[in-house]
Amino acid sequence: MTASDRMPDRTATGGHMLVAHRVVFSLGSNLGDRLDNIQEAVDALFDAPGLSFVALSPVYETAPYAPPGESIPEQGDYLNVVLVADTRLPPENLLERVLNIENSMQRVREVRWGPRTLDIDIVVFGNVSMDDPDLTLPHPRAHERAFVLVPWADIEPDVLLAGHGRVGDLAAARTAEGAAIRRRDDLVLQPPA
Ligand code: A4P
Ligand code: MG
Repeated sequence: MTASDRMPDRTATGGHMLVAHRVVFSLGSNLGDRLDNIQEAVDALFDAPGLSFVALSPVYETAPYAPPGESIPEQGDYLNVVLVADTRLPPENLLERVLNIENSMQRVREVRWGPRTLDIDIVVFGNVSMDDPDLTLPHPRAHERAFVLVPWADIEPDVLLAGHGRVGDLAAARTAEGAAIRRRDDLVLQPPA
């Protein structure tokens, strides 16, 4: 990793970054109209300038997941997608946009691992590595989650997730373990306008 990966350069103008970074988002919903919630979030991410659309995965239906040892409250299945974009925004600005969208959709967040109208995680931001609890990059749990890896592998199978391997291989391993995830080709999202 280079120093610029750890401490991204900013230009003198507007705090934007010198080079564009490829950013991968994971979006999930298991409350209310799940497909509508995700469509609204996809549109909202691109409402303000700074993000250019690259790809959107198919929609997957996934069983609620928590790390081994964590208990999850009773809840319905999620819809999950992965969205890829390029940006010159700094990661903190992007996180602020994500949190604003989650808040505007009145996300319920009383219980850890509980149901939610919308969860948006930043899975990777270029090769940037950060340990801040407010923004950990890459997302610390992405490499173990079928609901991130399987949709991501549909659009970027050859990308390497630092320290873990090729996204296509990681997804295949989860599928081979029998991860509860199925593609819902009957559910279609529109790419952002
Ligand atoms: N934060 C730190 N790093 C990041 C990042 N890379 N991206 C901070 C986004 N946020 C990041 O998150 C808590 C804080 O994490 C934020 O304030 C942000 O500053 P949160 O979204 O408020 O809380 P949470 O989502 O309840 O907790 P957490 O730990 O983020 O949970 P996850 O990892 O997001 O998991 N099962 C299925 N099948 N599908 C799902 O989509 N989602 C989750 C949520 C659990 N199980 C699921 C799914
Ligand atoms: Mg989250």
